[in-house]
Amino acid sequence: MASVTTSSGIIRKNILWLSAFIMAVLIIPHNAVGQDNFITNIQNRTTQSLNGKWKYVMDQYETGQIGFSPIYRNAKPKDKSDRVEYSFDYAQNLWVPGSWNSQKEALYYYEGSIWYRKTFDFQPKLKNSRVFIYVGAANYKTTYTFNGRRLGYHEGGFTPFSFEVTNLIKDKDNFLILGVSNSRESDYIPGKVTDWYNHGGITRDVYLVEVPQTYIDDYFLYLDKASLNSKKKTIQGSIQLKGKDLPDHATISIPELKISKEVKLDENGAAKFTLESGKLSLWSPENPKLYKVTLKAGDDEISDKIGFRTIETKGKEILLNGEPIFLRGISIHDENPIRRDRAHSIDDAKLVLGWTKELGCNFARLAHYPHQENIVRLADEMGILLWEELPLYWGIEWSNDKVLEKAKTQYSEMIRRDKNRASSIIWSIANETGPTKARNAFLTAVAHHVREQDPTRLLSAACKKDQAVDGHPDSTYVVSDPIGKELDIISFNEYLGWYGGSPLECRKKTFVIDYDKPVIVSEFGGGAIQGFHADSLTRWSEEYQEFMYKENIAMFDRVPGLSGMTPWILVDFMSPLRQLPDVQDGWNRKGLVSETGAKKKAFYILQDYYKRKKKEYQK
Ligand code: GCB
Repeated sequence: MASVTTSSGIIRKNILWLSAFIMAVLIIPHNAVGQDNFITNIQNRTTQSLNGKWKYVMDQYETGQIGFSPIYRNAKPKDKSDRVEYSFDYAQNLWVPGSWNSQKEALYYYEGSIWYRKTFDFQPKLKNSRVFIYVGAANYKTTYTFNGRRLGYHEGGFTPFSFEVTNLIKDKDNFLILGVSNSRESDYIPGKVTDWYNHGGITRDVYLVEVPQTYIDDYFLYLDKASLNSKKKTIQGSIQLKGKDLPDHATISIPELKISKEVKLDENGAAKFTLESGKLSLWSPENPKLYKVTLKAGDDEISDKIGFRTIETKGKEILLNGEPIFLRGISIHDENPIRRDRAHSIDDAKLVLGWTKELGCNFARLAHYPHQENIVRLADEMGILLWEELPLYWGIEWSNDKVLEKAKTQYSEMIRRDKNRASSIIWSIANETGPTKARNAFLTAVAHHVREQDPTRLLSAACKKDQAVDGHPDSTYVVSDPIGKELDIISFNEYLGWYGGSPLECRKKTFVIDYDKPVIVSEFGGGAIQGFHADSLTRWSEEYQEFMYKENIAMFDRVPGLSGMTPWILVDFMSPLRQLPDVQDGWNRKGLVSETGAKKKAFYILQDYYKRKKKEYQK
C-alpha cells in the first residue's frame, strides 16, 4: 500500500511539474533576443547606483524560472508548514560589478546560472519621471525581473541593456532579480571555444535611471568630410526622441563654437541637422579636443563631450583629418589582471591605457568584444584611436539565421553606445574566420548592417593569411580573403616564429595583399614568462619573445601598404586554453606586461620601433 501511494504520488507530482513547466513556457514572454534601445550616455543621466553587494542563489540546472515558485518571485515561507526551496534572505553576497569566478573559490570554474537580488528603496530625483534599470553588461544571457515580474531577457555578454520599471516601482522594498547564465552554446556569439576566460555574472555597473516622460533617446554628431578643407567646418547630426508628447523642436548647442540651433522635429520626434561652425579644433591623438554639446527637447536635456575628426582611406593610406597616419597599436583584453576580473572602472581603464601610452601607441585594438564604456571615453580624452569588435570569432554557426540576427543586434548595441566617440575609428567584423560560402554571406550581411548604422567609420576584419597559394613561392604569404572586398582596411593575424617556424624564418618572407587598401597586422606575438631569462631560441624566455618581436617587426616592413599594427597583446590574460604547468597555469603569456604589471623585454623593442615610426610620420 505504501509503495502504491508513493508511485501515484510521484506521477501526480510529475504531472504538476509538467503542467507548471508548460504554463511557464506559455506565459513567460520570450520577447527579446537582445535589445538595441537601452538608455545611452548613462554617465550624464540622473541615476542611482545599484552596485555593491547583491544576494545570490545558484541555479546550476537552470530550472529557476519554471515550476510553481520561480526564483525571481523572491518567495518566503508564509508559515511554518509552507515550502520554499531557496532563500535570498539567508544567501551569501556577490559584489556587482564583478565576475563571480574571481570572487569565490568555489565559483572559479563555474559555468551556469546564478540569480542575483538587490533590494532598495526609491526616492525620485526628477518630477514625474520614467524609471529604467540599466545594466552595463552581464555575461552572457540575462533574465531580467522586477518586483516579482519577469520582463524579458538580454543576450550578449558585453553590451548594455535597460528595461522600464516605471509602473512597478514602489517607495520601499523593491527587489530587482537578474538571472545570469554564462553557459557556452554553439549558437551564441562567441561560440563555444575562445582563448579568454568566460567571466560570468554582472560584470559592469547597474543603475536606476530617471528620464522625463518624453526623452532624448539617441543622437549622433560627426564632422562632415566635405568641409574638412574649408575654414568653416560643418557638423552633421541627428536626434531621436521617445515618448508620447513629442515636442516640435529641439535645440543643439556647442557654446565653445558659438553654436546654438533650433531644429524642427518630425511627427516621430526625429530630425537630421547641419551645424555650421567657425574655427574648430580637430580631434587627434596629439590634440584630443572635446567640445561640450548640449541637446534640449521638451523637458529633457542631455550633455556630452564630443570630438570632431574625419577618418577615411585613400589607396593604401589611412587618413585622419586628411593626413596619412600610421597606427601604432597594441591589442588589449578587457580584464584587470591584478584583480583577475573583468575590467569595469575608470581606474581599470587608466591602468591599461597608461601602459598603452607608455608604449608609444596612438591606437589600440579592443579585442575581442565590446569593452567597458569607460575605456572608450578615456581614449577620447587621452587621444588613443580605437578598433572595436564583436566576438565573431572561432566556431560561429554561419548558416544559422538566428545567429546572424544576434550579430546584428550586438553590433547595433555597440554602435549605439560608442558612435559619438571620436577615438573609435574602426569597426571590425570578425577575427580569424576561415572563408566559406556561408561565412562570406554572413559577414557580408554584417558589413552592410554596420555601414547602414554608421557610415562614418572604417570597416576591417582580422583575417588569416595563406601560404602555398598557386603561382606564389612558399616564402610568400598571401592575403586574399574574399571578405576583403567589403572592407576598408585589410588586416591579418600572423604568428611566424610562434605557431610553426623559427623567428629566423621571418627574414625570408614576403607578402602579397590582393587588395589596393591599407593593411594592419592585427596580431603577432609569442609567450614569455616575465623574469625567465635564457638564450633567444629558448621558448617562454623573455629573450625568445624579444627576438621574435625584432624579427617580425623587420619583416612587416615588407608588407605593402602597412598602415598599422596591434601586436598580441599588452598584458598576460586569463585563458582556460592555456594549461602548461609552471609556465601558463591558466594564463595566455603573450603579454608585453605580466599579470602583476612587470614589463617584459619585448615591451622595449616595440617602444623603440614606435618611436621611430612616430618620427617617420612627423617628417
Ligand atoms: C589568435 C586569436 C587570439 C589568441 C591568440 C593566441 O589568433 O585571435 O584570440 O589569443 O591567437 O594567443 O594564440
